[in-house]
Amino acid sequence: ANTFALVVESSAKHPRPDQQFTYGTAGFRMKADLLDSVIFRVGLLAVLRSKSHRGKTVGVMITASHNPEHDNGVKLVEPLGEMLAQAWETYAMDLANAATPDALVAALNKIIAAENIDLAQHAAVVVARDTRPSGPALVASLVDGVKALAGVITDFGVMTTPQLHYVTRCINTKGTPDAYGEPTAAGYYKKLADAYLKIAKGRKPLSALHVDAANGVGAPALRELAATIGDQHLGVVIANDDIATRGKLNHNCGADFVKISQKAPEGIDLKPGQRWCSLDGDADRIVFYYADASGKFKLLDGDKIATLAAGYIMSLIREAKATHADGTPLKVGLVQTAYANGSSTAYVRDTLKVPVVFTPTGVKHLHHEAEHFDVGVYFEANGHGTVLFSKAAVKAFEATAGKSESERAALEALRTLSDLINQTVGDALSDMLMVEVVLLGTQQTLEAWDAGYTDLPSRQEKVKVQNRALFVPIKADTELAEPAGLQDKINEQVAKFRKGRCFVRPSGTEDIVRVYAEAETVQETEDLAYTVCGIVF
Ligand code: 16G
Ligand code: ZN
Repeated sequence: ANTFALVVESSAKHPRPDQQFTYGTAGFRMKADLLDSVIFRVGLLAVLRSKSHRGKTVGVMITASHNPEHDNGVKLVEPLGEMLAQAWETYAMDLANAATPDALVAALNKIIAAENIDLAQHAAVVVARDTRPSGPALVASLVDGVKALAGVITDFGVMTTPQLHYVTRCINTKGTPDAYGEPTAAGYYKKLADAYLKIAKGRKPLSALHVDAANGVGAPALRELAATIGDQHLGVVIANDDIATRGKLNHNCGADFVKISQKAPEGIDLKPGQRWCSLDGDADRIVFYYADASGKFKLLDGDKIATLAAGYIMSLIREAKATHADGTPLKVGLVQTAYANGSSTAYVRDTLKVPVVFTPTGVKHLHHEAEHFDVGVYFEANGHGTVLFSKAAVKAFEATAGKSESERAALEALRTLSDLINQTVGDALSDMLMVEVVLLGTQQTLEAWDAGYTDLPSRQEKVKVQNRALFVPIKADTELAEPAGLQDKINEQVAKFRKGRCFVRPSGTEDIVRVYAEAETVQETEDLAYTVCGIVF
């Protein structure tokens, strides 16, 4: 019998549009009505990935994050919650772009041979989706794909992206020494709530935190989380929580809108003294903001969250006198991208005295680099990030005895933080609690947190070009190798501005080229950005 008879039969129900598909920094992402065949084929790939991991469960998240509601996308998650391994991105594209049934079968056979896959091996897949109206039909396409290769699939319904990463890791570590928690949404809320309460109980609560949930999945998720914690310990007021009305998701609200436009979500009354934050459409990003005494909007972005976290954890480690067993210090480091504000980098290096490493844009690059530290803090300026604790660090927190009350308290705080902070991926809800814990400990206002350093003015622009593939970034996206000569022209302009910095890179998620500029004043920043846009165009 033909092993792939069912694949061929089912794939006829998911016809492929005449289009080239790319698995980019955020997986496959595009207009939702183009995704049916892609997601069916991702179902096939997920089964093969699970088989190649000897039956471990693989995750699939259906979301287009902060992008418009009519978009959707899909991302695969490895068994421990990491992003898909690089080689498999190529396989994903081979499957998605196979133009005929024969080509599809050939692509499957190629993967099976290259990865030495035993087709008899059991396969398990879990899926979740954000609140987009296109989600349920796409889940159905995925189910068809998984079943066409006899895999078993569990549908977790609507979840945040980090929750799907969490349950994937929980399922695969259950009953092992690395067990991560109960593989359910309730287990997730309980894990975060327990860790948060360990620190927050007995502390004076801060004023209410207003949360713009981007009219997305973060709204119901945060409501559940807050209920699990209890409002005597965490007062949240959720705004933009309408997930029922079409067209509202991410529209003039959410973390991406706030970061890019550097203003509060539309329709929100931001009063001095209030504390605000915004999530994005799948709740894996968060930024904070407030209005100063004069009513001016002030943003606390991913860089500010990273410096807050790094500073706090450094002080705890110092306080706890936690070291490796042989007495060598724990290595703390911060990972940033070219988008990090220059002031934040200087602050981390010069004031916090923490080493900074740069990677190209995209969470997987940062995550990978952060794994090289005992405590690796990584954040993109856009608010996506987390803190990774190495096994050695966790061991040090557990093995250090603590000679005084304050040493023991710091050790307990470090252990709790490693539970509170999502170790699989950046997580808006977990990051929100982390920030709250730091602010609780020091009873800091957002204004006081912001006072650590002053951001240089920055500006981001998009330029529509003929072919963005002609722009080849190097040196962690800070320069262009091609088109030939362009970088020299950019450098020539940058040199004219005080504290000038500017880079150009092709977007991995949109058909445009991005221009980022920084300089001493707002006017200079705008001049630099527009001049460089003109050169690129
Ligand atoms: C994706 C990436 C994000 C990156 C952004 C850049 C993940 C999960 N997300 O959203 O890290 O900042 O793309 O978009 O990797 P761009 O290439 O369009 O500038
Ligand atoms: Zn997102």
